[in-house]
Amino acid sequence: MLHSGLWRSGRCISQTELLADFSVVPSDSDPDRAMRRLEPWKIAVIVVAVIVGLALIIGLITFFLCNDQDRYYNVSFLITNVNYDPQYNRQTTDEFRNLSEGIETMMSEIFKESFLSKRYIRSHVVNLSPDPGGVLASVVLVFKFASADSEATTWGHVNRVLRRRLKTIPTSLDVDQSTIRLTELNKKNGDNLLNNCCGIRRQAFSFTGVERITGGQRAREGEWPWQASIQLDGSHRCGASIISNTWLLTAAHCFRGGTNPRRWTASFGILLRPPKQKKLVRRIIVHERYGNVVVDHEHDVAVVELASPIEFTSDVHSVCLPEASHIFPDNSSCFVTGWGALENDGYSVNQLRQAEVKIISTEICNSRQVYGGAITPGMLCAGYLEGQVDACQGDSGGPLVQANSRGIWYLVGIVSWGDECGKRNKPGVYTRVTYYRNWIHSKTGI
Ligand code: 4AZ
Repeated sequence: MLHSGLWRSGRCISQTELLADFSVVPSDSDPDRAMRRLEPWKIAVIVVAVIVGLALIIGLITFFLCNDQDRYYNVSFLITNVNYDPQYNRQTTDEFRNLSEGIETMMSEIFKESFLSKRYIRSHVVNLSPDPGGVLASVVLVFKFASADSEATTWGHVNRVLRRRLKTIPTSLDVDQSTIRLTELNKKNGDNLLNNCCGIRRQAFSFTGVERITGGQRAREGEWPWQASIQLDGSHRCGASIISNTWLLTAAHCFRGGTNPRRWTASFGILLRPPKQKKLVRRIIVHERYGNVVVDHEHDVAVVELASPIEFTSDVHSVCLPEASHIFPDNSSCFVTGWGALENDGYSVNQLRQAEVKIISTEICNSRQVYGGAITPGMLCAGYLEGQVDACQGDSGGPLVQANSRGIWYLVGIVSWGDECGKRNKPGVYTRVTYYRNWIHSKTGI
């Protein structure tokens, strides 16, 4: 074998030995040589270590400078030019909605035109209480600040803008400046306060046109947080709506398979498998007059009590129930959601779907070419006379919802029946929630 090397003391020494020699007596004057004495794997390790170190430093800097986090504040103040109305006691009344909308618009004007405009997310009135001087309002404010911003600094910014702009902007509400109290809420308390309010959707979701459940658009997590699936022996039977942490509202016809609570479970989250949460059922109450077939499909309503309370999160919480007197206008837009079939007699799907439908007047829906008089006062029609967009089998019991002017979602109907799915002149028929509002209260206390 040929050696490439030098002769020393009459013997041939290899390059490896030479390099070992250099490492004992280093020569600093030649960096090239110093590099050459490093083995390639060592160089690779050093390079990788330097890259990882740099990436870590850059990552940490971006995390602290650019990572925005939600910060919650509670602000309370006295409104002096409004007299307290007992209807403010319930969040679902028109009176509560009107005053809250005024307050939320005022908050929006305060922050949207300030240097905090990019940081301000939303405001939500959580309470209106009586006071000898007027009405005491309690509002949750949500901002997005960089994690690096100190709590004291951001609180100071919000407090200053709030007080300064309340003095200068024109509003129809007179706020007593001396009563303003601003406190920062920790994330857990802020989340809890908002998740315990009905009908709130925590993110803004944009819609991309009109879809149908049959072939329509998939819902995203948190988009319809009140949607539940009720399951018989572990398989999806019907949709349902969360109306409190222990009660669901659904259709009576879902329990044709029996009302033994031990065979029923409920799941939450947009996927049937795996769900976000699952609960056992304690009690099923079907409307007493359902199935006394004077009119087919009448009184198609039931409530389900859960064995333990749902843990409310931004992805799983309740929808608002309308007042019995509320009127949802004909032709107004609603959304129906469910895991039901994509076509008549098809299979259920694993991911929740949504479709935009319009309320059709009972007069039109009862006309000869539509349902010829089958629609009773406890029902309402929604969809399109041209068909295509509709709920279908497996969507039954699920919610038909509409947002009010504050962006709060109310339950309009419960998917009930229809002549197949998406057929011309055969829109979906829903149980009218306002008609059964007092029945729901009598069974659940809600
Ligand atoms: C059903 O059988 C069903 N197209 C639900 C809704 C509709 C039709 C049938 C509405 O559960």
